Amino acid sequence: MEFSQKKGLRGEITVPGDKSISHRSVMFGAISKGTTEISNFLTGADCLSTISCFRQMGVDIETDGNHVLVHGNGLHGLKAPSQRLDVGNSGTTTRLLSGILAGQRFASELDGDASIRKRPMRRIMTPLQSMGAEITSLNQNDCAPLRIVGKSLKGIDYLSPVASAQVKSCVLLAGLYAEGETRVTEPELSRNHTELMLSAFGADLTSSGKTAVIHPAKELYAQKIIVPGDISSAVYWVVAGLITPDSEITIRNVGLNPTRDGILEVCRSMNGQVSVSNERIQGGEKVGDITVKTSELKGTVIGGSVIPRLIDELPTMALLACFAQGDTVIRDAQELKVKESDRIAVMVENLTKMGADVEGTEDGMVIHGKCRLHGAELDSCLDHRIAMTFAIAGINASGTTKIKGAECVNISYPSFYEDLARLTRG
Ligand code: SPQ
Repeated sequence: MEFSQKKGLRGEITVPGDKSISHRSVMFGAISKGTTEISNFLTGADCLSTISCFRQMGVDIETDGNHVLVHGNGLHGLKAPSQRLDVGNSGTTTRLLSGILAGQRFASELDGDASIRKRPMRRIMTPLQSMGAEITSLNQNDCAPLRIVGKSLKGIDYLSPVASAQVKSCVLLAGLYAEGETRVTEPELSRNHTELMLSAFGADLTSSGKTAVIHPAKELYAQKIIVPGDISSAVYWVVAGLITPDSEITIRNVGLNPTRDGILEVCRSMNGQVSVSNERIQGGEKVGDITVKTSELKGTVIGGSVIPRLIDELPTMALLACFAQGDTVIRDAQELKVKESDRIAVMVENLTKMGADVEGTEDGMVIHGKCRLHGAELDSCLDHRIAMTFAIAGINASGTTKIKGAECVNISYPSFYEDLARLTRG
């Protein structure tokens, strides 16, 4: 796909439903009693993988566009799948599902695409095994495919070495089926959608600071869920609005959970004109409208506790930094190396091809602004966040930018290119 320079992005946009919340609404609905009704569900490929895994385990799920009905089987009602569960490209499906499968009365196997087969699963295998689970990496490389044999589990007090919502959620979900208390403490607080939503479904779960504690449940109960717009999808329009000349964009109905809103803080620290209006609480999650305007930006340091609050937005923040005066340092972000691609290596390679002055480090990047980007031939490495970041780079670069594998945006934002075309038409 090809992109060329644009200016004057003006208008309003509504981004698709939050990916993390969409996954969880199906998973928790599937193991609850009654029918969970989900509106504004994200119909991206990752969340469709979650739906298909639960259908394979006997859960009746009806879909009508973004509206989904999950007829739950109750906490102990999942059926043994007759085939391997296919998690596609989704790390969230792999890790959260593993926590649920560890407490079932059957054996199962799960596998995904080439990217999933490289992502580290030792981080969930260690805590699950110490709860008594039988989980093995079939290629003995601590990656998928995984085989999980359901066992009686016991609660643990787990000190996670990484701030990861997927690790935390996996252990808490196994804790639903375990004897006694399960406690997870993270080095920094990661997104807390599991804690908020599982409590709403009736789990005995409390959290305080960086620790979440769950007790086994007898039953969970169906809920009505309205999924807010995904801030991880809004970031493309936030950055496009800040760097594209003569632009003003309003993004409506964006989830602003404090464990996810790091971009607001960072954009403001870079002098970005970003304002939030119409703030409200919807289904237990903070939601609001974000307005951005073209800004004179300056470099900053992005590190420490803000990192888990914007981990998936960091590639796009690196692009933003190319348009800022002075240096921007991204640190404490080594987790970027184990996402759908090595997001440090791929960002440095592609930004450099476009003429940016950027260095990769062990735990992030240093971007020397302000650079003039030019078109180049780039590889998305089939990573949706890389493809979308470079589409925004392409409309802010001279010449033509070609992106290989650009269609992978269907993982989290199927209508991305239509939205881009609409905004660039003004
Ligand atoms: O689901 P997946 O493939 O891991 O997706 C990503 C993404 O960029 O969409 C990460 F590559 O988001 C993760 C995020 O990085 C989604 C997530 C969640 O829903 O719990 C948590 C984060 O990962 P982690 O490893 O920090 O738990």
